[in-house]
Amino acid sequence: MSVILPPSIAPSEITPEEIWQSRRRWLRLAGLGAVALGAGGLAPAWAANADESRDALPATANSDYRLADKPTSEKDITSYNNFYEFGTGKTDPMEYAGDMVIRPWTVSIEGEVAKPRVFDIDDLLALAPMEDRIYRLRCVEAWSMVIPWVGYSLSNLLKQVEPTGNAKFVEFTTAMQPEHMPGLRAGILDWPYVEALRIDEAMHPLTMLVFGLYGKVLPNQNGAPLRVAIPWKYGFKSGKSIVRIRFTEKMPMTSWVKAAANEYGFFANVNPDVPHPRWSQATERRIGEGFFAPRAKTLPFNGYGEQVAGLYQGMDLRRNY
Ligand SMILES: Nc1nc2c(c(=O)[nH]1)N[C@H]1C(S)=C(S)[C@@H](COP(=O)(O)O)O[C@H]1N2
Ligand SMILES: [Mo]
Repeated sequence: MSVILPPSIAPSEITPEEIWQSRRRWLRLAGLGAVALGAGGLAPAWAANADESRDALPATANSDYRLADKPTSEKDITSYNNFYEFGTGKTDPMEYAGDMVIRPWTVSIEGEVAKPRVFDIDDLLALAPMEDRIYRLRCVEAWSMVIPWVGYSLSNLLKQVEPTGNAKFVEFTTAMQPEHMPGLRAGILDWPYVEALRIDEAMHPLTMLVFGLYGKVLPNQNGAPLRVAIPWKYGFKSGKSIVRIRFTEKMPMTSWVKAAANEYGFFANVNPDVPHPRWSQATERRIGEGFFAPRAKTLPFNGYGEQVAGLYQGMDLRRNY
């Protein structure tokens, strides 16, 4: 079966991205959706079971950031979530996050910077070229997924505001919409959800500002309209639906450290040798492999040691968990 193109476009005149985008639009109009996408051709391999309800977010694959493992299905990535603002059940975010208001949206960057500034989401979408990167996400609950994110290195944004010499840490505050977030009524965490990184971690090229997944804009349950992804740390470090970024001199207090400092540390680097007080971190369940599949060995720094171990030279990673 050949590639289906919108009838009015001459293939020689357009880029693959434009074809992909216009083709998606056309398929949606034509009501063909996933069936026709299964034909292959210009669509990425993952388009076969694509969710057509989200807009495309064109990006260029960055081959520096890929994994041998097959990405987790789009269905699992978007239906098995942690987003406690919407409840603690894995399907609560999918069920309730649709009500979150994601436009208009701004991100305020403040603190120890020469040029504090409020960025509109549309300016952030245009700030740097969008890249497709495939990262493993390892949750502290000892499961993992392989996620094709769309976004760019967070450093592209942080450089814009010119951090001062006093800037040692970067704090991320995420959205609070009490009328749309039933989980805020539960006192599990001290809302809003706050996470933070040391500045060298935040500036590391692996640390990604994420706007999409599977070639499309983020679904609300995965942290629309923007979240971070820090692949060598447990998933809770990667705050969703960010509204404020603050540079500080002192190490910020974070939601999970505040909730249980003996269980969740500031660094939270994936470390198979340091168990959580209530369970081992030596192995992980890979979501989508089936309940009876053997657990996989967890790797130090979630497999990203070559890139990031140097950031922690001389530190005792048992104490700084
Ligand atoms: N605002 C906010 N961000 C959050 C969370 C949350 O509850 N609220 N959960 C974290 C945890 S524990 C994980 S494992 C990841 C899950 O991301 P995903 O649902 O996109 O896979 O989001 C992180 N970011
Ligand atoms: Mo997590």
